[in-house]
Amino acid sequence: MTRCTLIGAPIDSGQRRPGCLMGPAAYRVAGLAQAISDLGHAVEDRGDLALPALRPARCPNAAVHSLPETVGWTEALIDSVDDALSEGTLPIVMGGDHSLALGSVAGAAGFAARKGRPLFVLWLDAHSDFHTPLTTTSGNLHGTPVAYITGRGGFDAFPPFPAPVPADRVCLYGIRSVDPAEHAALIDHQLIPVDMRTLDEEGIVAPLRRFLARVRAAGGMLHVSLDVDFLDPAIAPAVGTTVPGGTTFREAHLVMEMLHESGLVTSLDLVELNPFLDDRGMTARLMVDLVASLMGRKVFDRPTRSK
Ligand code: HAR
Ligand code: MN
Ligand code: MN
Ligand code: MN
Repeated sequence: MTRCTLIGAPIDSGQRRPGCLMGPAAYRVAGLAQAISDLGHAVEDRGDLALPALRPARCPNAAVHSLPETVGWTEALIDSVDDALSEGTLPIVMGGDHSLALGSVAGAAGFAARKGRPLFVLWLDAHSDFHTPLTTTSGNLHGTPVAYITGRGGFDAFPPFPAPVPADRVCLYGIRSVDPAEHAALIDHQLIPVDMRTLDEEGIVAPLRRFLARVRAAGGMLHVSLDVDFLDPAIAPAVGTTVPGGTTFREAHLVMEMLHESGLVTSLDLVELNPFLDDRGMTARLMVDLVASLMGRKVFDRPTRSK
């Protein structure tokens, strides 16, 4: 039995298409809490976070927008994720666009540092989100959390990242959209994504199994950040940044089942759901079902399955 804390993060300041702030409501309508408690876990829904009072914040890159809001949400999330972990629960952040991971991962990193445990991050996404506020051309800060997490510069307006996660503890999985500045920086940091080419050649299982083995060997905590666009747009249309060629229904469930069996996941983000773009709730329901797989739902409980 796991104790889960649901944290609503109605954030859409990290990009320009309105609607992500309806995400937490959609997860509640789609029955997220019930799906988790049906599996025998305890769930507490803390409701939605409120945006704290904003302080002015500036960035030399004029393309960047909504910086004070995004910094404010980051501070709120650092606190609530750290609190949920400190209470011995598994925080599940219901977004909200991916800029929320600036705060959720910082909260997890602060907690891990106090416990003296290494934090690993599994980034399930079409995008590498490795821009800094100085390199983004869209100005959308949802494209920056992985740079913040790994301690890159350019985040002067944000709280200092508590304990930067070395690039070799970050696994970018399902990647199929990388901007030129991100590409150069990824090479520079030796952060080689598990891109779609790799998954096509090796299958969805092998690279994940290798990463999880490293987390286990290090006694690490594992933060999972699940972007809706990790999934193929045909099964998950409710996202503003669809990229063709995403993971299938079966691949995504398999990832979640492996994460469950690993027993390693200590915090989780659900990001980029834009219910305004959904088709009769199908994306919200799929995301809820994926969380259920991550929390232990399976068709047949075969005891001999290898981890
Ligand atoms: N790299 C592009 C940009 O910076 C697209 C980023 C899109 N990010 C997300 N989250 N949707 O993965 O604008
Ligand atoms: Mn606190
Ligand atoms: Mn993302
Ligand atoms: Mn994405």
